Amino acid sequence: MIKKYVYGNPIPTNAVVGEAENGEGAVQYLSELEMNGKLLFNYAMEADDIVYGLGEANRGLNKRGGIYRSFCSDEPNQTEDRQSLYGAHNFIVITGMISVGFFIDCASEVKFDIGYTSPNMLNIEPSCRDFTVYVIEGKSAYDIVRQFRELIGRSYIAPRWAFGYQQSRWSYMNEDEIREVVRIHRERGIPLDAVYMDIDYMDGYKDFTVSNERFPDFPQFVQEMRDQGVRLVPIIDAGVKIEEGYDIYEEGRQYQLFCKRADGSDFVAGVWPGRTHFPDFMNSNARMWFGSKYKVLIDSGIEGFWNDMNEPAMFYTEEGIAEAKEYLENFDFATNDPGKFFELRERMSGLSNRMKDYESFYHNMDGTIVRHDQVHNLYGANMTRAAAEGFEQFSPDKRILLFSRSSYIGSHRYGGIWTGDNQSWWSHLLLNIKMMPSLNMCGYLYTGADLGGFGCNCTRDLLLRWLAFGIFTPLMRNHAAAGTRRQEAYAFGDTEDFANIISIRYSLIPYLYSEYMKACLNNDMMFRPLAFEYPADNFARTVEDQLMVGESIMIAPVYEQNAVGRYVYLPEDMLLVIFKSSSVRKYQIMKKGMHFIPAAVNEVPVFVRRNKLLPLCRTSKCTDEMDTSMFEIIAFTDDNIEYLMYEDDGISKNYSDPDHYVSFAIKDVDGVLGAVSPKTIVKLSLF
Ligand code: MIG
Repeated sequence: MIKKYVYGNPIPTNAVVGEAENGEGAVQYLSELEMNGKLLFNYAMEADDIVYGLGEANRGLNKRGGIYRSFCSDEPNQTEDRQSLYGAHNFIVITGMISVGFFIDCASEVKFDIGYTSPNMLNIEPSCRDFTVYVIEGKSAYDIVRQFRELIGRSYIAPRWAFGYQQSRWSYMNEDEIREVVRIHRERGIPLDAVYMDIDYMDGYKDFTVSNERFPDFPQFVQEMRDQGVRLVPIIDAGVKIEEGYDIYEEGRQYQLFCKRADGSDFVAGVWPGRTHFPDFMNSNARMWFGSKYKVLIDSGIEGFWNDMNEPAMFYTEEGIAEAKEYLENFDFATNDPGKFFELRERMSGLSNRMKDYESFYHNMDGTIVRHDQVHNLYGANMTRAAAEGFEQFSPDKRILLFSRSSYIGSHRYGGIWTGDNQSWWSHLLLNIKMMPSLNMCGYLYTGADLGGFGCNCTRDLLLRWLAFGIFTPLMRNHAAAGTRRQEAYAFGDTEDFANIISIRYSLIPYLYSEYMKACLNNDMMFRPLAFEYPADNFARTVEDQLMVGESIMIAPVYEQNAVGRYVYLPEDMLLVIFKSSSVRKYQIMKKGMHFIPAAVNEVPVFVRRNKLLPLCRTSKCTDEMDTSMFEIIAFTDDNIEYLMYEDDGISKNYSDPDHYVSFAIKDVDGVLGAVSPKTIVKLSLF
C-alpha cells in the first residue's frame, strides 16, 4: 500500500512512474513540525529498528547512527564522516515491530539524521517546501522495497557483454597503450571484455571528439579490438568546452541549450577542458540534442559509455576566483592569528563545487526558469536520460551500456551507476559490499565500484580480495586514478591468481546474468541482506558483511589485510564451495551457525543454499566466446528442485519472450536423483 502526500508545488523529478493513493491529512507515521521556515519530519525509532536504504551512501547497511545529506557531490575523499556522495537516493525503510518505507521525492537537498543527534530519533529535513512524501506499508522490509521498485519502474538493462571483466585507468593514452593492455590480458590468460577510455582520448577534452593524433583511425581501431573480443567504452563529461568552431559549443550557444546566469549569459565553470558551459539537461530540447551526439561514437562502433562529472563537478568559476583574489589582496599576512591562516586555507581549497556557484545558474525546464540548487540532484540523472533517449532513437533494438557517476532515483530506468572515486583502502572494499543491497533497493542493479580502488596505491592482496568480491557485481571494472600505482591484473608480478579469480566470474556469468535479469524484470533485488531472506533469524538480521546473491548463493568476502579467512554466519545448512579457479574447487557441507572459514588470498568461498542449485559454464576469455550449451551443476539437495535460468542473446530487447527461461532440475528418475535440462550437463555435483 503506497500513499503520497504532496507538499507545496514540487518540481517534477521523473522518479515515480507507478500509482500511489493520495494520502488524506497529515502524513502517516511521521510527525511534522515547522522550524526556521522549514518542514521537518520525525520518526521515533524502537531501539532495535533497522533503517535500510539511501542507495549510494556511506556507512553501513543499517543506516542508524549516521547523518546523511542527499546532495550529489564530487567527493573523492569518502571517509566515514562524509555525508554526501555522488548520488541522491532518498528512500529508506524502517523495520522492526512494524515496517514502513519513505521516499522523499525532492529535487533539491534532503538531510536524514538517523539517530545521530538523538539515538532513537529519525529526522528528515528537506531543504525546500516543495516535495512529495511517499509512505509505503508492507509486511516486511523486503516487501516494501519491492513495492517501491514497482513504483519507480523497471531498472535499466545492460548488455550481457557488460558482465565481462573490464579494465580501466585514467588514462590509457593512445591506441598502443590500449593494445598493450589487451595483449597482456590475452597472453596471460586473464579474461577481458572491455577497456575504458578516460578523458585523454578526446581532442582537448571536447565531448564527442576523438584525438586524431592518439587514435588516427578510430573506427578501424574499435574494430581491431572487437576482433579480439574487446569493447572500448569512452567517457563523456558533462561540461562542453568553450571553443570557437567546436560544433557542440556553437550549437549549444546558438540554440540556447546551456545553463544560464541570472543575466541570461551562458554560465561558465572550469573543468577538465578549461572553461566550459553546462548543457541544460533539465530542458527537453537540450536533452534531445546532447543525446543525439552519442551517435558519432556509436557510428564508430562504440557500444557503451560512462557519463562523468555530472553532479555537476566544478573545479572553479570565474566568480569564485575573483572572490578569492579579492580575499587574498585584503588578507593581513602579518596577522599572528592562526585562525586567519586556517580560514585562508579553507578559502583557497573551497574553490571547487561551491554552493554559491550552484546558486548562481539557471535551468529552463521547458518554459519554467529554475535556479540550479533547486534541482541540483536531478542534473546527472537527466544527463543519463539524455543519453538513453538518444540511444532509443538511433539504437532502438540493441542495448547500449550506459552508467553514470551522479544519479537520482528515476535515472535507474535509463542507466546504471558506478560508485565514483573510492580509494585503495580495505574499508572501501567493505563499503562496496555494504552498498550493493542499498543500491539495489533504490533501483540500481547494473552497478559496481572501482575494483582495487580509484585513489591511492593498491596492493596485490587488496586487488585479489576486491576482485574476489567483484566477480559477483554486475559492473566488474578495475579502475584507478592517474598517478597511482598500476593495478591491472598483471601489475603485481605473477598473474595466475588473478587469472584464476577472474576465470571464476566467467563460469558464473550465466547465473549472475540470469539473476540480474530476473531482478530487473521482476523489480527485485539481486543483492539482498541476509535479513531479507531469513527474517525470523535474529542473528541474520544483524549481519552486514555477507550477502545473498540471487536465489542460490550467499557470499562472505574477506575484506581485511593478512586475514587467513573469516567468521561466517550460516543462517541454515549450506554447501561451502571454495573456488581456487573456475574448475578447481573444494566442497564441504556446513551446519547452520558461526564458523571460521579459511580462505587464502587466491580462494573464493561461495555458499550454496539448501535445495538450490548453481549452474556453471566453462570459463572463457571473453563473453563472445562463452559456451552456454554445456553446464556443470552444483546442487545441495536430497529432493526434487528446479532452477529457472534466464538466458537471451544479451543484446536485443525482447525481454519478455517466454523462451528465455531454461529449466535446470534435479529429479528423481527411477529412485536416483539426477540432473535434467535442455542443456548438456557435463557434470553434476550433488550433495
Ligand atoms: O576529476 O576522468 O570519477 O573515474 O577517471 C576527475 C578522470 C575526473 C572522475 C571519475 C574517474 C575518472 C576521472 N574523473
